[in-house]
Amino acid sequence: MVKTFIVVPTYNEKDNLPILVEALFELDIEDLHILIVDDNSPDGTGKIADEIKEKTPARVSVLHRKGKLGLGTAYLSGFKYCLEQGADQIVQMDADFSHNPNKVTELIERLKVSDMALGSRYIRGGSLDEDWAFWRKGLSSFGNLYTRLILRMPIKDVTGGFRAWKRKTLEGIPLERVKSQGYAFQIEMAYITHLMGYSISEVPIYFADRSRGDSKMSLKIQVEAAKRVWSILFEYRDIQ
Ligand SMILES: Nc1nc2c(ncn2[C@@H]2O[C@H](COP(=O)(O)OP(=O)(O)OP(=O)(O)O)[C@@H](O)[C@H]2O)c(=O)[nH]1
Ligand SMILES: [Mg+2]
Repeated sequence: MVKTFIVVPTYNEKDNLPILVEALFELDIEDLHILIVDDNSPDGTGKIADEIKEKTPARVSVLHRKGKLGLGTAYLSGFKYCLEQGADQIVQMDADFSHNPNKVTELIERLKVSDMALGSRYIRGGSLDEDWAFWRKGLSSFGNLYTRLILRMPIKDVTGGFRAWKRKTLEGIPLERVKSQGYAFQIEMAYITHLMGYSISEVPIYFADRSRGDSKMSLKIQVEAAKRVWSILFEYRDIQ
């Protein structure tokens, strides 16, 4: 039997988390486990995660971290935990329904033909929420193009955070070198995966805006990621 883990990092997602977990368990995936990584959310998401775990202890795990330590380290701790638990494949996704839970099956299916599968907004059939502000749409597609050109990556959606990983891919890439947070984390992970010669396949997705909870996005976050792309380029010169 194939053991699948879905890692969901949360920061203030109390309204989203219970319905997300419910939707994920409705999927037709054998031996499915969910790992929630909560950073002591002020809205009490961590306590809600514990309550969910109490209902299905064999299927749900929770990692509590002491404060907001960032998305990058949340995923790295999450991946490490899943590998230790014997996961054969690991899915990463946002808790806010920007990533449609029904697409998880398709992402996993792609692992039969590639080492990593990536939900993509920028390939045929993929799209962005039509209600997104013009500046945010523009920045997102510009940011992707900019990153792809600098890092010379054959992937259309380098900042997307809806991904599925084969165990051997996560074991084969030097995770201890990954230092980015936020969008840059997704870029850095895709970059080393590509540099290490693993195959990446893109699945078209519709990226919905979050419907509950407050947006944490800002121009500052995007500018930081854009600067970080150059550091990523130099940090991996030894394996380019
Ligand atoms: N554990 C943990 N989770 C985080 C952190 N920052 C964001 N998240 C979670 O990571 C996922 C993606 O973050 P979002 O805040 O949705 O980022 P975004 O989609 O760029 O922006 P908005 O949806 O507009 O807020 C969500 O599930 C968040 O709750 C963090 O520092 N720690
Ligand atoms: Mg979001």
